[in-house]
Amino acid sequence: MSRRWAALAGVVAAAAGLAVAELVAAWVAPASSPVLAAGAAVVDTVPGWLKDLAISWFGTADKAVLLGTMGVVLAAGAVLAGRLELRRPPWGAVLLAAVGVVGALVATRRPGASATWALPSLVGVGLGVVLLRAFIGRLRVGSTAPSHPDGDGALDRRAFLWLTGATAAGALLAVVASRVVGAGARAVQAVRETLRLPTAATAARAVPAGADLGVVGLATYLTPNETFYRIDTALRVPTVDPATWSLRVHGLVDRPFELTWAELLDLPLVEHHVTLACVSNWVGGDLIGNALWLGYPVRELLARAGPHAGADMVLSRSIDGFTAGTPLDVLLEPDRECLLAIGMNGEPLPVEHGFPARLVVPGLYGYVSATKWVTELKVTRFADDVAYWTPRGWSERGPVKLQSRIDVPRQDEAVSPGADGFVTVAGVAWAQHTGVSGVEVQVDDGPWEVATLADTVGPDTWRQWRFAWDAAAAGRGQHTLRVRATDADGAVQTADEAPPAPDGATGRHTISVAV
Ligand SMILES: Nc1nc2c(c(=O)[nH]1)N[C@H]1C(S)=C(S)[C@@H](COP(=O)(O)O)O[C@H]1N2
Ligand SMILES: [Mo]
Repeated sequence: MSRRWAALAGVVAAAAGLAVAELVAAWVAPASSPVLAAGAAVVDTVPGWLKDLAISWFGTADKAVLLGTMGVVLAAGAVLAGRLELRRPPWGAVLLAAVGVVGALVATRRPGASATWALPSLVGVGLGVVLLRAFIGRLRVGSTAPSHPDGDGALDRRAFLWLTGATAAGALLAVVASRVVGAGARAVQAVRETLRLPTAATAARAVPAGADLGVVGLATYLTPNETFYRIDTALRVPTVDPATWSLRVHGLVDRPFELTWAELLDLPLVEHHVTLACVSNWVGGDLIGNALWLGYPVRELLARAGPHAGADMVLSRSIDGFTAGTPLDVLLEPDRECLLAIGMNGEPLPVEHGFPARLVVPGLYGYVSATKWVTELKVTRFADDVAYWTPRGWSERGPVKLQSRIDVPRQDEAVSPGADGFVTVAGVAWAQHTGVSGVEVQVDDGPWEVATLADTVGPDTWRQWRFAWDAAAAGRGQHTLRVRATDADGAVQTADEAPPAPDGATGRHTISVAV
């Protein structure tokens, strides 16, 4: 009998944990739901033939079948956890906790995820474990207490039923609440999906065919939105309805004004490719991506407002309070496309990347320029205003540093030379707004050898490069590959190693491979 009650305890505890996880997910970001994230991860990882089979069997019901299967697996796991907790505590709780940790890991690995996407699973599983321990505790008192005044433990059984019943009701309430909490975010997501962006008055330069070398494992010239790195301080992704959005331009200006979404869409928009990089990127890291942005030049907005002489900074503010301090003269440069962007790679900005509007400034790290969900530009002075990261140990100014990275082969990869004895080495190099003019590769302690540069639309994006390495001549065993770039001004990437803080990492990406 108590085995059945234990199974019930497991199911109710797991269901309550999941319900609360859904509620937290609705608050953090709709896609952070552990159930949805796990389902999406399954879809992404099952082999193609299985996917085809599922579609041919179930047609458009394939998603429902997937969620149903997951439900059955979860229920079976919950039954097992309940029984285990009764017979071999604390292994039932451990099983539950393990599922929660896996859920948290899966959620943080979804496209556009941040670390906070682990929260729903962690909070849910924390609650599930506490409930499971409490339920089973009641059961055990009820079944193993001959000295218990009630004799057969009926009182504790009643307490157990009361507790599980109330929990089940609470779980139901949590599910309802999660629908309500998530409604705003879903509405904004729906607005974004139906939005048609205006075509640019000034189109971007077409990407030359030679910009992408097509080497397997090499970062593509354009980074898809789904895999574009994401960095922000937002515990919950701000969801901003364009209909209520506006940008306030004020501060040390002659003519402060407010720009609405409708007004912004009516302006002549510009398209421009810019590689965005994070100052926190380590040498060889991947906190960098290249996209086609659609937006309106910030220079024009500032000209409309008329900045005062003496102003030297624009403090941009996000709806979530984040601020960035950008040098005013950079934003006013006639030949630098600093954009109030609304489009990314031909789509409205993804919600995680700043929907409906953000800034993008070629040549500056994101933390001093690329404010997402931007609602305010305040013309001010570095002496008077302080941006979010400045008192937290990061430099007030953040020009991007010349860098290069080896993508292929990977660190510790075992490579086999082709029939000609060569191995392809390839990567990317960047010096936004200055441009990259050369890349060289060094094998072990040999001479620096010139790599072939791919084409690019201009100096504001990274450039791919490739190098044919005579690995057969190098011989079997471990070898070191190192890269350095030269910018369009002739400056060579420094070998001096510096960490990301306070103003960007330096050094040369170096990997070790085995032939
Ligand atoms: N509102 C807001 N905007 C922000 C940030 C932030 O924390 N909050 N982080 C900045 C940093 S540090 C970087 S590197 C870029 C990253 O932009 P992405 O997430 O679109 O790649 O956004 C910038 N804009
Ligand atoms: Mo960043």
